[in-house]
Formats: sequence, structure tokens, C-alpha cells
Amino acid sequence: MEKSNIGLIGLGVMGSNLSRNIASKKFHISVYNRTTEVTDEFIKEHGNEYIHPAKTLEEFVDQLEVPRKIIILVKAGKAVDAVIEKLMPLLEKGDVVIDCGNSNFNNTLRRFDALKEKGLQFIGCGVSGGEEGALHGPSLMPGGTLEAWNTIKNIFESIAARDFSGGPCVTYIGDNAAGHYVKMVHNGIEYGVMQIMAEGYDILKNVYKLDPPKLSEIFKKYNDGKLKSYLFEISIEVLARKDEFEDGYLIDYILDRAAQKGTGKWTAIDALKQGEAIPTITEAVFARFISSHKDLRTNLSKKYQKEKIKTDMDLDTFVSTLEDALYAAMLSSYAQGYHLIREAAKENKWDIDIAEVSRIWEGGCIIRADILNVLHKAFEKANKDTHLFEIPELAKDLQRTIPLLRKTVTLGVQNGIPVSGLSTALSYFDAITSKQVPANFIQGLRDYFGAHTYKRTDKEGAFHTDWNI
Ligand code: NBP
Repeated sequence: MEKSNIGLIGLGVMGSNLSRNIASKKFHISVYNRTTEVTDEFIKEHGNEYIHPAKTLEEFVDQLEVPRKIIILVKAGKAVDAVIEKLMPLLEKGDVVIDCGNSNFNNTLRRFDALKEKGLQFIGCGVSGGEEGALHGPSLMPGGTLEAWNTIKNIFESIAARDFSGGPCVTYIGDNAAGHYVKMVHNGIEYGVMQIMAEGYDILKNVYKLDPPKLSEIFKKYNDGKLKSYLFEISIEVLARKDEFEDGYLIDYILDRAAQKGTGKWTAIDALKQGEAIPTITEAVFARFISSHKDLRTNLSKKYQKEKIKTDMDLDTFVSTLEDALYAAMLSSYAQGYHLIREAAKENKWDIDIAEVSRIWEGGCIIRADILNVLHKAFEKANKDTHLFEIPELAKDLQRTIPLLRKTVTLGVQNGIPVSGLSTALSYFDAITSKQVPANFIQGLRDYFGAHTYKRTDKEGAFHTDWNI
């Protein structure tokens, strides 16, 4: 048998679909799954001349051309370590192991070093786009050595989604865990954007009393304009779907308790560790936590009546106001995520090109949106340290849309609608664009109770005041 160009371990949804994608590009791929029946089933359904099943890891490794390139797509966490442990004794110097799962970047750092010690290459590759993306073209975010990346570049470029110019939605992100870090922040931004969209839906539904078909129509209008994106596109369908069991629409029967797999939380935790503010992303995680307390919320809702709904904005005006508010809030969420990537890159010595990151998010991934093309082009011209709010084209848009975000937040607050995503998107903007923030007051208090000292605006050095005098 001719040797396979690449191998893949783990034939769950993602592994099966990614293998089929690779085979469809005429690369020979060997596949292995811990439970052999899963492999047999996969071959029965999708087998072809490019897919080569292996019943044991030894047989699998033996089928691969050297240097071996092995994708791992098993459940994130211990399963990845278990596979690596079994695989290591079978590999040779220079072989490349690629973890395409949603691994925590701290684990990727650890695995990268452990494999390096054995002369093996490790790539932590973020994959976005879910099962459809894996099959038809995901956005891929590989991190590791450039040398290792070059061994898989042609395969990964072939299977990736396409950007707005037809280029592959994959680029070398940076050393060791840079790829998994960027994928983590991608998911964080996804949390933020979904939260602000949900708050817009909440206001339209509860203040303007719109039914799902009308809401779907409004999201369609948004998706035909500057908010055009995958998340808005699928909202049209999610809002319009009739229920299969009862009269009415499915959206009204879905329990209001949002689950999570952890990537939003990891982003928030790392932002705290880095000392960087990503309030909209963090609030999106908090909002999901609050949503999980359905019983408590139900009990408390009986004790506290919401104020009577009021608005002096007619529906048409609000629909257009909300479009601009969501646009500004979306930019604020991106700004927070991008800033975190930039600071983490400095800390970890990753040379991350944020224009390229924007480009590979134009297609395949969950946050793909027209705005990413704007960010891609803008960051190509900007210098590495540019904050998103410093980009001239966006500054013009923000100046116009921030007041509309302010109106939307006010409307939500006045009507007792929780708008933590929208309001933090706004207050992040307000704070980061303020020359003077009230941190002087905090410093005064700290010095009073703890003699923590403060700096002055007019003299160098640390000062302490004897507040008792
Ligand atoms: P799962 O996360 O459900 O994992 C299933 C696979 O892991 C099976 O092949 C299973 O083998 C294997 N596995 C487990 Br569980 N424990 C193992 C062990 N100790 N040793 C060897 N194999 C083991 O699959 P998935 O949903 O396809 O996701 C794969 C990765 O892709 C995850 O990291 C996920 O977070 C990530 N991801 C998923 C999506 C998505 O939309 N689902 C999107 C983006 C990223 P078995 O058949 O023998 O049990």
C-alpha cells in the first residue's frame, strides 16, 4: 500500500468530517479510533480509495509517510494526553503531532514542551466551524514551530474555508500555543457577540412585543446590511422555525438556560491573569451563569415586579437604532478580544499578525462576518500595536453609532431588561477613550486606609499623605 500523507486519530463528529474533507482533496489519510467498531462503521459509510483504516495504533503509524503527520481529534483534556502517551513510543524524531481539538492553551504549552524533549513536533491547531466546517472547510488556527507548520501547510490550505478573496482561511499563527490561544479568544468574542444579539432580541420581544416571525424579519434586515454574518444568518432560521410538537414557534419553547463548554470562561480567566479588560466577553459568561439559575430567577421574579414598559421610540426608529447599537457593540467586543490577543502575544513572545487573524476568520468560523474583512484590510495598514478604536475608518463609524448604543442601553435599563453585554461594550468604549478616569479617587482611598502611596500628576515619585493631620 502507498503510504498515507497524513493520519487522524478520533472518529467522532469532528474527526470523521475532517477525514472526509482531507480525502476529498485527494490526500491519502489513515484513520484510527479507540473503539474499532466506530472505524468500521465510518468506513462502511464513507470509505473510499483515499481513506485507510487501521485497527491498531502500530498499524496506523506504520501506514504513514515520514515525517509522520498525525491529527488528534479526541475529547479535549485527559483523552488527548492518553493518546499522546500511547503514540509517543511509536514515533520518530521529526514526526508531527497536531491537536485539532478545543484544548486549553495551557495544556498545549505543556504538551509542546513534552514532545519537544523527545524530538517530536507539536502543533496546537484551533478549528472553528463545527461539524459542517470540518467537512466543507473550517477556519484553522495552527500554532507550533514554523518548520512543523510547513510539513502540513499544503494539506491544511487545501481543506480550509475560503476568505473573501478566495484565499485559505488558515495561517501560521505563532509559536507553541498561539493557535489554541487565538481560537480561545475567537470563542470569547463569539460569546460576546451572541450575548449582545440576545439582548437586542430581548428588547425587541419584551419592549416592542414582537412575535418570532417579525423578529426573524428584523434579523434578516440586519443580515442584509452591515451586520451580515453567520450568527445573524442562522438567527433568521432559529427565530422563524415552527415548533414540531406544539402550536407556535420553537424559540418560545427552548428553555432559557445557556450551556457552555468552557472556552469563554478560559478567555475571561486568562484576561484576569494578563490584567486586561474584556468586560463584554466576561459578562457574556456571567449571563450564562445567571441563566442557569432558572428556579431562583423564577422565584425572585414573583417578588419583584418590573417597572411598566415604556418607550417613546417608535418601532422603525428602534430597529434602525438597534442595528447601529449592535454594530458598535460588536466592534467593542472585537476590540476587547483583539487587545487581549495583542497583550498575550507580547507576554508569550508570539508574533501574531492580527490582520491575518482577521482574514482567516472571514470564512469557515462561527464569528465569520463582513466586518472581519474591514478589520483585515484596516489592520494590514495599521501598525502592530494599534488598538481597534484607533483605526480611522472605524473611528468614524463608532462616532456615529456609539450614541445609538447609548440610547439602546438606556432603553433596556429603563425597562428592566438585563443588558450587561451592550452596556459593558459601551462602558469599555467610554473608559478606554477617556483621558481622565476616577482612578485618582481609588488611589486616594487606598493611600488613606493602607498607606499604599500614589503618584502625582505634577511630580515624579511615590507619595503618601498623613491623612490624620
Ligand atoms: P468528542 O469530543 O465527543 O470525542 C470523541 C472522540 O474521542 C471519539 O473518537 C472517542 O473514541 C475519543 N476518545 C475519548 Br472520548 N477518550 C479517548 C481516549 N482516552 N483515548 C482515545 N480516544 C478517546 O468528539 P468531537 O465532538 O468530534 O470533538 C473532538 C474535538 O473537537 C474536541 O476537542 C471538541 O471540543 C473539538 N471541537 C468540536 C466541535 C464540534 O462542533 N463538535 C467544534 C470545534 C471543535 P471512542 O469512539 O473510542 O469513544
